[in-house]
Parts: sequence; structure tokens; C-alpha cells
Amino acid sequence: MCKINKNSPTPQSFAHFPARFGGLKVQESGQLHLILRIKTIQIYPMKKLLTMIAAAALLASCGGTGTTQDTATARYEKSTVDWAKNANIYEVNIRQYSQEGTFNAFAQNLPRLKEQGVDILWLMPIYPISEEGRKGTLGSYYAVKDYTAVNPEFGTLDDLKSLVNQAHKLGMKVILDWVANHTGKDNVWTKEHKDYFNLDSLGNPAIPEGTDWDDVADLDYDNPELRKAMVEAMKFWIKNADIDGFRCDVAGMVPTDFWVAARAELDKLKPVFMLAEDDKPEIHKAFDASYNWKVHHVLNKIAQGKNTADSLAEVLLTEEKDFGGTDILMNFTSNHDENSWSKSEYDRMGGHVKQMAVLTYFLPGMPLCYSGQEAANKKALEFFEKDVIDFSSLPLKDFYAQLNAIKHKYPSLWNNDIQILSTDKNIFVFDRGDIRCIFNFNAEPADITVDFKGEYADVFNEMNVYNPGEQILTVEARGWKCAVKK
Ligand SMILES: [Ca+2]
Repeated sequence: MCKINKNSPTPQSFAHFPARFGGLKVQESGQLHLILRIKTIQIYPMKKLLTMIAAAALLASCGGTGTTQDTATARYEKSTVDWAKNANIYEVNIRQYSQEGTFNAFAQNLPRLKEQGVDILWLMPIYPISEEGRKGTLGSYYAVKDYTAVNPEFGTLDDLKSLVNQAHKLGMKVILDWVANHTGKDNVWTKEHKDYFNLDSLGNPAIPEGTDWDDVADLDYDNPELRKAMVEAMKFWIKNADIDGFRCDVAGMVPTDFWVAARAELDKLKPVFMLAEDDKPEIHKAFDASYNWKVHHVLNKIAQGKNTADSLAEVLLTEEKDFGGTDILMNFTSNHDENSWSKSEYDRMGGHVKQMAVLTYFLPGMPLCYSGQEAANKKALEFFEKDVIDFSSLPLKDFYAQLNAIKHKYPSLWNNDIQILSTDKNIFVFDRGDIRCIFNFNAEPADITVDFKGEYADVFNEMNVYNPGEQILTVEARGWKCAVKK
């Protein structure tokens, strides 16, 4: 369903409003020529204002009243840690990171990841993997045998503590992957607490309803004892390994009120950062960040020529309506699921890989880099077997380092405000505060006339300055230009 405002340009209407949206014409050189004149779409500020008014009203109404514990939980207002505001996230696949596949072998990469500008390390599940029903030789990380133990293949609890400690010393944060919806088939709770599980007709733990995940057992969130035990298990890792938060697997398959209550408990130990593998707005009652699948899928399709820049604008407008001003959407060109089940970004995005990675940094949200993306890994990694990533060269380390440095440097990229200036089939132009971005999705260069209100400098090379007034910018095939007002 198209949710674009009737006054906004649609793919069809673009050509019919040359006076409002500029015209697209082919120059003598044969290159596309797009003239930008006016701002057309403004995203987020109104919603942000409304959120602020609502928050003020809530504060006023809560003033001076006593609350029971239940209402305190129901009203729990999460607060996002300050260090998340300009942070990027790096997903760590310990098994495939080295031949050893251990915490200690991975830890040797921390100084290099610091050079790359990484802020948050997301460790894929570090717990022992169930043997019963195991897929492949090594099994799925997401079939957890014991929530409060370390996978012996990776090392010991002390090794994990050492890894977290080294990361903290380098100024990085560490979050753990958490699988709350289900356990492995022979999880310790299946023996001691069968009442924690949804049971099948034979009285055995059932697989999650509506799935074919036959290597896992579905937990019963109607049982308050299970809820308590799950929160205690999460707290274990903050208390014992000083971790900084969680990435929560299939978070939308667990009741949101559990997450709200869990978040309130975790924040008492330490202010945590919480990332949900989910994309429903409601999940942000408990979580700081969720997955931006909508943008991810449209980027894949634009790269494949199946979608246009207008469809990206459409998704961003939908998200403006659905999400609040401080909700963080995680942007990515790959992650462990995409890589293993939908192939690498090189298969999905072809020559657009770098362009789409740049876009994940300039759109509102938090950018993700998966293990091996900086090594330009082109293979879909095995998920249940050993399949080491080739880190012998790092052709994209500097590329990601520069993007991370840009995200750190410019406050305009630290919020959700975006103004889409113009879209054409294959040209996407937007402002993030004082930063103007032009993305050319064409397979040939485009000359684009941009009216700069003041002097601008290229974000990637500040020696490259654009004078005020109309400037013709040549944007490379599958390329981008991002300039900041001086
Ligand atoms: Ca469930």
C-alpha cells in the first residue's frame, strides 16, 4: 500500500511537475541532468515535536503521585545511552572469525577494529549449543543449551571477561546476542523446568508455533516463573562479564511487556543498549534499536534494477509515520542471516555494494558491519559448520573507517531528521541537516545541478569545496556525493 502523501511526488508524477521538482533532461553528453529547485518532503521533525509534547504532558500528569510496582513497570520509560547517538555496530561471528574460533583469537583483532572505528561489538550467541536435534556438525548458535554458560568451543567465562575488558579499554562496547523465544532441545530447563515450555500433544516441549524450527523448544511467556528466570539469566552476564546490552533474536515472538519489564530490571544494574531483531514500532517501548529490513530490501531491489529511488522515499515516509523521533533503525547491507541465507552483498547488490554501504551511514539510523565485510568477503558462510572468513587482506577497512569517522564527526547524522529534496527513477537527493547527499543509482555518470545556499565542502575530502549558487556535480555511475555546509 502506498502511504505517500498526496502532495508528494510519485514515480509517475515526477515528470508532470517540472516547475516544482526540477526537470530531468538528457544533456548533449548523453548524461542525465537533474535540476533541483525546492524541498519536497520533510521527515520526522513534526513527530519529534509531538513526542516532546506528549512526554511533557506525561511528566506533568505523573508529578507527585505514588505508584505501585506494577504501574511503575507499565510506565517504564527507557532512556537511550548517550554513546549510542553516533555509534556503529559490528557483528562478530566468533566461530568463523579465525581458525581457532575462540574469544582469545578474536580479541587479537580488537586494535584493528578500533582503527576501523567500531563502537559496539555484537557477539553472536556465546552459549553452549544443544546436541539434541542439532543441525549440521556444530549446530546453530540460536539453539541454546544453557543461558548462563559459555560455549566451550569459544573458551571460558574468564576469556569472555578478558575480551570485554580489552574492548572497554579501547572504548568499545559489547552486547550479547540473546535468544529468549526458544531454547535448544536439550536446554537444562527442559529437565528442571518443563513448565517453562509450551508442550505438544505428547507432553514434550513444542517447536515455536508457525515455524519449522525443529531444533528448538518454545518457551511459555504465560508462566511468570519463566519470565523471572529469563531476566535473571540476562542479568547474569551484566553482573559477571560487564556487558553493555543485548541484541535480541526474534524479539517480536516474545511479548513486548516481557521486554519492558526486563529492560527496567537490566537498567538498574547498568544503563543498557538494546537492539531488537524485529521491525514493529511497539518494540521500541523496550528497545533502543530495531532492524531496518524495509530499507534493506529496497536497497537490494534498487541495486537489482527492480525498484527506484522513489520507492526508497516511500519507505522512509512510512517509517516517519510509524516510528518516533528517537527510535533507532539499524541499517545494513548484510548480517549473518542475509549472508548465509540470501548470499553475500556482492550477489545481492553487485556493483552497488559500496554505494549502498555509504547510504546506510547517511540515512537516519545506526549502521551495521558484519564480520568479513571489511575483507570484501564474497561467500555465503556456512551456518552449522566451520567456514573461516578470509581476513588475509582488508580491502574495505579504510572505507569503513572513513564512514565511521564521518558518522562520529557530524552531529547532523546523529538524529532522525531527513529532508528528501528530490527523487527520480535513479537519482536520490536529500539533506541531513547541513549535509547534502546525492546518490546516482544509474550505471552511467549523471550531471546534477545543485543550488548550494552557501559554501559546501565534500564530506569525504574537505579540500574539495563547492561555491554558493548553482553547481553542476558529476556523480559517478553507482556513486555518491555528500557535502557539508562550511
Ligand atoms: Ca514466543
